[in-house]
Amino acid sequence: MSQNLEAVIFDLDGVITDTAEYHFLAWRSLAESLGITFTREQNELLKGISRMESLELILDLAGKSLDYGNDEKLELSERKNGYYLELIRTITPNDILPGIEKLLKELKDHKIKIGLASASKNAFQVIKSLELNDYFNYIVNAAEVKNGKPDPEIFRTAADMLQVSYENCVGVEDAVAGVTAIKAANMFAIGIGSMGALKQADVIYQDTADLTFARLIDHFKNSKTK
Ligand code: B16
Ligand code: MG
Repeated sequence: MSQNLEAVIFDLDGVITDTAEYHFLAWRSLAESLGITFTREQNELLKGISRMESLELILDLAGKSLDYGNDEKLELSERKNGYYLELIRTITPNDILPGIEKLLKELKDHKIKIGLASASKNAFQVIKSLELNDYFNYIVNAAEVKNGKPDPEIFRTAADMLQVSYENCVGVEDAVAGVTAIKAANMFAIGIGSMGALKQADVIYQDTADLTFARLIDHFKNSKTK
């Protein structure tokens, strides 16, 4: 079986751009309107997980999960999304994290396929605002994913649609749930963030600027010769 790198599948928030701050501000506005204090530290727990799971977690932390029915929770999650959409209206290509566009360009030049596996239902909009559409061969629609990260479904869907085998893919993630999903999908995992949190990743970089095309290829090749 060929062991060439066929595709790189990226997470969005925390890898391509830092929308976590906008998610935080939007959740905090919602939380405040409900009389709940929501901190930046708590926001760390929401990285990579879906909108509804995030709401459940915020209500749980405040001991208020049982105060709201399903319809109310849906309305609350939609309200948060309204705040979020307002905030991301200002996103431009200047918000692309360091080194990422260069990496995308080199992957494309080398005919390595590029996928996006974001839990965000707003991923298409964000990629459009960043003017990165042309780099992606496939963007998974988060609304069609049944099992969110840490389940491997979203990364496998991207690979299936790109028509590549899982073991010839690299996944890039900043969230613990995301790294777990990549490993469960039988792919090589590159973590962006802290060594302590992303232990499961095959390689970790603290900053996107350190993740170059040459390093990515080297890591992948070395993993196949072990
Ligand atoms: P939305 P990623 C994730 O993006 C965020 O990290 C997470 O905080 C957010 O709740 C989730 O998207 C859903 O976003 O409300 O826009 O559908 O890291 O998977 O790119
Ligand atoms: Mg992320």
